[in-house]
Amino acid sequence: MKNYYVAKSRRVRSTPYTSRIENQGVTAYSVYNHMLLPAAFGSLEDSYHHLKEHVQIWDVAGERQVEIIGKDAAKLVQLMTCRDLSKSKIGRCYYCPIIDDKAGLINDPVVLKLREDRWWISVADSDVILFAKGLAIGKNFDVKIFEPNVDILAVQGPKSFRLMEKIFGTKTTEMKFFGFDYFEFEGVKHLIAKSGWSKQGGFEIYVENTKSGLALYDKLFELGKEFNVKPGCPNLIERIESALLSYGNDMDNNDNPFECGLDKFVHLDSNINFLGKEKLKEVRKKGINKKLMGVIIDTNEISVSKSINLTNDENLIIGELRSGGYSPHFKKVIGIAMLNKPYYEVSQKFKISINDEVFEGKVCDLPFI
Ligand code: THG
Repeated sequence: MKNYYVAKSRRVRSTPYTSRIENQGVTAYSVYNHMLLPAAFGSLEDSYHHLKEHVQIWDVAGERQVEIIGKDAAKLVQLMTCRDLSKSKIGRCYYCPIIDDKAGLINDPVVLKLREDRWWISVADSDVILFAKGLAIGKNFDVKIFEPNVDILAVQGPKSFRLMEKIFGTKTTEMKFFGFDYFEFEGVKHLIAKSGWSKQGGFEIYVENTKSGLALYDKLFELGKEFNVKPGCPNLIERIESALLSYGNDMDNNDNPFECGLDKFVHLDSNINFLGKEKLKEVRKKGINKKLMGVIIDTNEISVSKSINLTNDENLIIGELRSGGYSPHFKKVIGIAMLNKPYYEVSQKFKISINDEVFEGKVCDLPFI
């Protein structure tokens, strides 16, 4: 496969860490929220093993924040998500599907409650800021909505805890999963959450003070030497094994939260008010016609750049593969696929054509591990 460069411009934004990761050997970029997102540092498989054993620093500045501040901030955030935030606490993160009036997914961000009247929506790849502004205008809400200067650095992997302790002390590791607090580095406070887009453990540092963030970046690499620290990025295989969904890849505006297995984050029986509630009640009553599932395919290579049809023995299309890659753990290709009813059952067999060769596969539960 030939590789191409991404042409940089003001529109495809660099991050404060771009020059650093380029010196450290980034080999591929994706674009996320109109910003460069590193996609590889050499071999995906080597990075996968390294992430599961050591510690990595990720430039995930592309996970932009939508700040909502003002008297009606809580009302607006709740209007956008089907997750009940009425008992939410300051200092906590919440994974929240955002849906439209037809219950189609708009995004699946992490929401941070900074204050009763100040929230950050840490968005996946879609323009939530425009949706939020539209709603606020239509509802005449008293809020200010903008993208603050926040560039997340993720510290991920089993040795992330010891590395963070060395810089910030044990208070960071004592935080609960999805909790956040402010911690000082050389006189500057940084918001740090125990979270991240891997299941190997770790933190996310919401860098607002760029100068201090860059010094912190260098410090993480300096003190991380003894933990075999390396630059990294969200790892396709690790995240599929862990069933961390990727908006735009695994699901989009044509899918609802039930179809994506996000039932845990849908709260239809409390008296909160959110967009798409009636539609979701209807879906709950009628049931779904498709479902996101895991798949295992009998091959050792795949590159998914668009949906690939899955067919049964009668050559009927029964679903589509949306993400996939070779898993060193299963020694096969694993993926995330949308299966049509009634084919979304575990052990359902299918065929898939990759580069004119046909392979066999079967459906399984998420997460893989
Ligand atoms: N961190 C931050 N912002 C983000 C992401 C992130 N924005 C974009 C994208 N990632 C949003 N998507 C997800 C998907 C899953 C999770 C986080 C963000 C996640 N899920 C856990 C799980 O599925 O086990 C926990 C969910 C829960 O129980 O609440 O962590 O990574 N800042």
